[in-house]
Amino acid sequence: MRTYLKNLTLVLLTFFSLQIIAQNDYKVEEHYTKKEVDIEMRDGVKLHTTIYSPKDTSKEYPILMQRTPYSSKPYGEGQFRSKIGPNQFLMKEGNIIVYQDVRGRWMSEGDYDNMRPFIPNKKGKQTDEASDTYDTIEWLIKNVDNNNGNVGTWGISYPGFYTSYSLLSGHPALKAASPQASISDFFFDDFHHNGAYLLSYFMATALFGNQTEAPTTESWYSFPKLPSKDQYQFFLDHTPISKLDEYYPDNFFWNQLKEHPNYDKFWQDRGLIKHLKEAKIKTAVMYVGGFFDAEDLYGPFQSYKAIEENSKNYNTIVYGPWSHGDWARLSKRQAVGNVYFGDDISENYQKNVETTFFNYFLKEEGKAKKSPLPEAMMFDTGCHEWTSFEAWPPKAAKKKTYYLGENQTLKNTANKDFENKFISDPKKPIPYSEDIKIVFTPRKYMTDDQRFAARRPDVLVFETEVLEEDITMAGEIEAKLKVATTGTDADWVVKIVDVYPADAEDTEEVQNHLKMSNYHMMVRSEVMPARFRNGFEKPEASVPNQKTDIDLTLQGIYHTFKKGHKIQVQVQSSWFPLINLNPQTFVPNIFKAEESDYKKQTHTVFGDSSIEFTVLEK
Ligand code: PG9
Repeated sequence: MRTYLKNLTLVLLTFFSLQIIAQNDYKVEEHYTKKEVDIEMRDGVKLHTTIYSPKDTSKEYPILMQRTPYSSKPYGEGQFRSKIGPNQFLMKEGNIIVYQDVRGRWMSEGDYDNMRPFIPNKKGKQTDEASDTYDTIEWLIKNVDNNNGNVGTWGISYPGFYTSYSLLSGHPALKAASPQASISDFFFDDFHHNGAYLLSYFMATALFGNQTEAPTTESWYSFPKLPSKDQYQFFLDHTPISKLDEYYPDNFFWNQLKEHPNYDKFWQDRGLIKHLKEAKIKTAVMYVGGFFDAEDLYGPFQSYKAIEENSKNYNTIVYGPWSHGDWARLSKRQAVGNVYFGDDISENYQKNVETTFFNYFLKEEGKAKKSPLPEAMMFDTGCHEWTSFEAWPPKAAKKKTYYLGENQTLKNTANKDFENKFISDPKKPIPYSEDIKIVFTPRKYMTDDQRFAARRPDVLVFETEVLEEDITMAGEIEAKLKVATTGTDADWVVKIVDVYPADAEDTEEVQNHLKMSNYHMMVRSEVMPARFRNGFEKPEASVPNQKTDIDLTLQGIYHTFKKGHKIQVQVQSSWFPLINLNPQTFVPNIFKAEESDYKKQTHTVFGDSSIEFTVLEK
């Protein structure tokens, strides 16, 4: 028997190794030709476009297009990407795959504008990303051999923004679009959360703050050389934030960030949500996001919701146990930071969801089923399984409110007389992570252990008893804080934590200094600056010692807090250097705060503060 098992293991290992070799030895250049063209837009600007066409010309193919600020490289004859298209399945079955440098980036002409404003009623030669998409599709379907007249768009993150934007092009050939981790508004995605500036994006600012002088195959921007790799200390030493100006002497985006600290016309013009809400979209859409996406969590959720309001198109949403863009990778074990969620999750999504979606709407043979996908496919990040829903959030979910009560407990009743006080000291802000190194953009904190914070006196902790049965949360979370401060400004951070039991087992992903025993897993978190409590356009000072309402929405979760776990809520007033430090003295523009504005203050959270979850009976 032992010999039999040994031989069987050998056979299986050989089979899987051959599979991996087969996947890895697929050469794009053996199956596709590549052509680079400069497509002229209606205003004469030429956009550099790379077209990969299947060598098998016996049939027609749809066009799958990605418009990107991150380059359509490699450039030049005979230079091929190692992988093309949304995933390896769509690549191997044959599609026409197109990459385009958006206006003002890399080999395309024109000037770049971050989140270029959409112009609803364009006149004459007026252009935006919707008209550039329209003009590009029009050229492609007329000039690319063997196309079947159907076009799909896809992209992750900034390319996801251009994919969302493509829905506003109105081109009739655009039959399917999958915006993934799609930016919708830089005041709520990426660079800001509810208007709080993400200091953790400081390095990434270099990517988008300089114009090319002419189309170029080489990067024209450079990253600041910082004198330290210790993110907490470096940014604390550069508070007030104006001390960072020296690193971006001529970065137009850094200047725009500083000149527009509020949700003014500059940011409002650059938001997509209102346009997606107003449009009558006909294209089939599949929004994709990661429940632990630190960059663009807001975008897919809110864009999907906007389209649901007014369009009658096929509009679906998929959220999995992923951080930014994980679903496009092929790691066997899916984990975010220390938390492992299962095997082959991304590959199965690519094969059975993403490929099915595009084939259904772009290829005749793809119309196998009436409707290839459910309205919403959500992965329960607590019990590690997918669920299909007819609506998101699920209609059956019910509100359940907990109050922030005495003795660090989550209570079913409010006690407005209970006052939880803590001292918030800008000289010793609360770290957002135990990790030291400066990041390009934040990522793993979204599931990080929160014990380091829970043990600080300036982090308020409230939790349930050990759960005697599973509780599943599905949907957004509304935090309704009742607070006061001795100062005139503050940031309010709410964190939802899943406290594991003491006997929780480690997995191979757990960092050496940690144990999953009693792990405090971050499930969701958000910040609300008090200055924006009554609206994002006009910041308002807090009145010292006056009880004040701070309401904030935490983006959707689908998480079962299992029996033996605890639900925990943490409340704090700094989150450094994820977000910039609030001086706790009201100033019109925190980018222009001075040393003297940064003051230690005493904050109070009252016992009638509440957290409203949406609970789903499973
Ligand atoms: N949304 C991501 C990002 C935008 C801007 C700066 C840094 C990151 C992304 O496109 O990956």
